Amino acid sequence: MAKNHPYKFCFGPWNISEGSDPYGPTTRPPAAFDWKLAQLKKQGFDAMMFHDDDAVPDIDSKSDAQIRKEAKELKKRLDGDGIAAEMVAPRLWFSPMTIDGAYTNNDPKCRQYAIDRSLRSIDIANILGTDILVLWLAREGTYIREAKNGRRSMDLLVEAFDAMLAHDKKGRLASEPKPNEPMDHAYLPTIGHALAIAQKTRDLRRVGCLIESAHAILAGLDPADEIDFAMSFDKLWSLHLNDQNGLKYDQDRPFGCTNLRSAFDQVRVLERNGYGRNGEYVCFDVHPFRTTKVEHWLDHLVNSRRTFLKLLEKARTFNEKTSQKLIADRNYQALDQMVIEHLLGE
Ligand code: XUL
Ligand code: MN
Repeated sequence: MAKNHPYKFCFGPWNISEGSDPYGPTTRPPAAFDWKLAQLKKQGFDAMMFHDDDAVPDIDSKSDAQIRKEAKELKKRLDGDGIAAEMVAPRLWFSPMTIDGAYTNNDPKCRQYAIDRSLRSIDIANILGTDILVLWLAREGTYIREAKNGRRSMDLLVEAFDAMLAHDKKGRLASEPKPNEPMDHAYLPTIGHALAIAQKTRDLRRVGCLIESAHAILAGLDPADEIDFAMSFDKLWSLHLNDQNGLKYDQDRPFGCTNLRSAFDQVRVLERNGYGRNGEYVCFDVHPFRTTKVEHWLDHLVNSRRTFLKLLEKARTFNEKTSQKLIADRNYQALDQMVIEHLLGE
């Protein structure tokens, strides 16, 4: 086994959220971006992930020149604070132009808006020094199946991916699949779908994925198996660890908060596959509970990182020899108990 490698950690400005939900307003006042940036380093994180409009607010009202100028100013601040930009993601789910989807919208003008905005996001990513564009295809799907032609939607997705790959000859696209919410059914619900569509693009080597634990659980899949699957193709370029209690709305709970054993399994496969050895970050896409007080506002992030590091220790001290003996003997009952007792600290 190669020498242990250190992990680098990351979160996004949206992870210090204000507590609104579909049933009620915010419960915490907005925090300034500068404050969020300052907390990041202080709490042991190395990088920040950005939606395009986290990096350049009100992006749709700005010229290309203005966008570049603001992105360069942000890059200077990040450099000054020793913070990397992990990725940029076009926010294609807020604008009136994306009400019926972005790349798969039935209106060609809306599709063009989505592609233009994605190309601008790539320009921002280049300025911020990251080659990863994350695509969470929030509104690519349907509320009623008859509203779109699924086969045509695949072609439209490939067309959009190709436009992005042509715009920048070095950039990489990482799809972040999620099976539902906001859509009833999304077109790319799993890592299998994300990697399959990569095959149809003009440069499949530059199309990979990002796994979010909660999204895998919502698809009825095991996040650790999704990680193994993506990493067997060398396609796991980013990661959103969090937790999810069953098939409900996307909960973005602190990592390990609901299913500690599943969290252990995720850390164990990341470690076994050497995630991070090529510079990948462990990002936590977690949110504070609506009830969280302002003075505890960072705890979900700090705790997720802390849990990850404790589980890493558990993964590194798991007795692989004994487990292999039990596997050879097909004694999975004993293996099951061994995992439980290891997690209980015995
Ligand atoms: C949505 C989600 C997004 C993406 C970034 O469920 O996870 O926050 O991670 O656009
Ligand atoms: Mn996410």
